[in-house]
Amino acid sequence: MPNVGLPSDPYALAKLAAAAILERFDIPQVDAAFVLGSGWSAAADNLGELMGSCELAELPGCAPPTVVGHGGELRIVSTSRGKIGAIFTGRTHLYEGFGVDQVVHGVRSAIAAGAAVIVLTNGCGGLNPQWPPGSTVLIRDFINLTGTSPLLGARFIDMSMPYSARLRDLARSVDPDLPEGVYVQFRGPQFETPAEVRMAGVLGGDLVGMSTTLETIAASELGAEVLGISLVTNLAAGISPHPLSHEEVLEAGREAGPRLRRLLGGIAAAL
Ligand code: 8IG
Repeated sequence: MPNVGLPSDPYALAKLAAAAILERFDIPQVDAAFVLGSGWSAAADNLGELMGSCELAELPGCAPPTVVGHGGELRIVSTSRGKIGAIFTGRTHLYEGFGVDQVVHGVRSAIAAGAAVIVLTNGCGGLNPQWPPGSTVLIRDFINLTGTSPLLGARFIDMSMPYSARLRDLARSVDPDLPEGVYVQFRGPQFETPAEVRMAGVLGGDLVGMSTTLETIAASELGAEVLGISLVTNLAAGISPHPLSHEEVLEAGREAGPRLRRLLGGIAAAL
């Protein structure tokens, strides 16, 4: 949807989207937001009782996702403890070319609607051979190789703990075996070369993907607690013995679906 007549300031646009969400679903606030990445769609209907849904494209300032296997809905749910969750069944990626403000608009809107917890999920490539496709990994830290940021101007925010230790503990109360890793975001859309994957490893990375870090920065600026969880859908290039394909990514998601559903459902219920 062209943003004719909408504010050009992304924070003002997020406030407008937040007001639209609260009015449309007749809710006082949102408590937590969930962004579902590649492979995570099976988790969508296990996060609480559905209060309503709409197309993301209906909200002020939102672009519809363009990737097969990514959804384009906003769902509002009530969790078992009565918290109100906003579920984004898909996201906009930097490589789609709509700009970095568009990438973080959902997160900014949810926080403007009151969300103090942001749960970011993604599908990614894994560098650690101990984590085969289908593994879930808590993100402890990230390396942003996109060369960009959602922040403009002298906004020198602290990033010394990008992912909440409290929320990682909460996730481990659902699955004690969840390992932790460092997520490296490339711009994409092409997957990495083997040399780029080796570079990510030398830099301290465990996971390679095309999302999450920019949303984490935007959420951090606004004071929300962030939980990041990766589904390893494929071994990264050069670690995998065969070429990567989007089909393989979709298949790993299908296969891991029931486990992701339980994990994210358990987390939502514990919030
Ligand atoms: I799903 O191997 C998925 N997303 N950059 N590399 C990058 N992004 C990904 C990958 C991967 N798998």
